[in-house]
Amino acid sequence: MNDELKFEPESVTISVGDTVEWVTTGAVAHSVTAYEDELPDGAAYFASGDFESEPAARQAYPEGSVGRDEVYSHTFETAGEFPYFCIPHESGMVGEVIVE
Ligand SMILES: [Cu+2]
Repeated sequence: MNDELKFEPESVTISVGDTVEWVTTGAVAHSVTAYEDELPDGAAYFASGDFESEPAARQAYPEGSVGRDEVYSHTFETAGEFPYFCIPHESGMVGEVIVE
């Protein structure tokens, strides 16, 4: 997550059971927040700060933000497509994890 307000790469493809780590490399803090309505059936919700829902994550921000050199990680146990966004930069900062 960088100061250009992007997830880089914006899309990654992994296998079930793999863990993704998001690192903030610049000065600007970000969040990793799943679009709850778009998760595959049965998939666990995920968000930096470990909130249990998207509304909870939105309401609590900036709690759950990931600052410079900090890491958020999540292990994906369900196959499918997982779109997510950054709460303060949602207009352009979105990403997707594809789990095969
Ligand atoms: Cu951001």
